[in-house]
Amino acid sequence: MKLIIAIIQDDFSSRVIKSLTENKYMATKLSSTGGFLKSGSTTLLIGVEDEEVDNVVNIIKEQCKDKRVTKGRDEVIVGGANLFILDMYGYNKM
Ligand code: 2BA
Repeated sequence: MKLIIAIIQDDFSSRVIKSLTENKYMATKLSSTGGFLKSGSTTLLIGVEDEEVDNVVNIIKEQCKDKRVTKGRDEVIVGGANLFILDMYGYNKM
């Protein structure tokens, strides 16, 4: 199994969650804040079987796009979604 941690721009979180649930994936939504820009984001925890990872990544990709943000004199590109995909030992519901 894998745990996908997806840090998503707030603007896209509703549609990502809608698309995930329509495709029968479970997700936990956490409110988060970027360390650099200090602006709000959404972090999703999504536990899936290994063979489902690509499908979930594609669903997220379809709903998100990057944006340019000005910070002081600089401009940064914030990804629509930043994904961390971790090996997961197991999942138990008790
Ligand atoms: P923030 O930390 O608020 O970063 C927002 C954007 O600012 C980043 O976009 C990147 O383009 C830029 N940035 C971040 N740190 C920087 C630095 N030290 N110097 C110059 N520019 C910097 P993304 O890379 O798309 O990241 C979006 C959000 O995803 C981040 O928000 C953070 O909350 C999370 N994130 C990205 N990479 C991460 C990582 N390796 N570990 C943990 N969280 C990460």
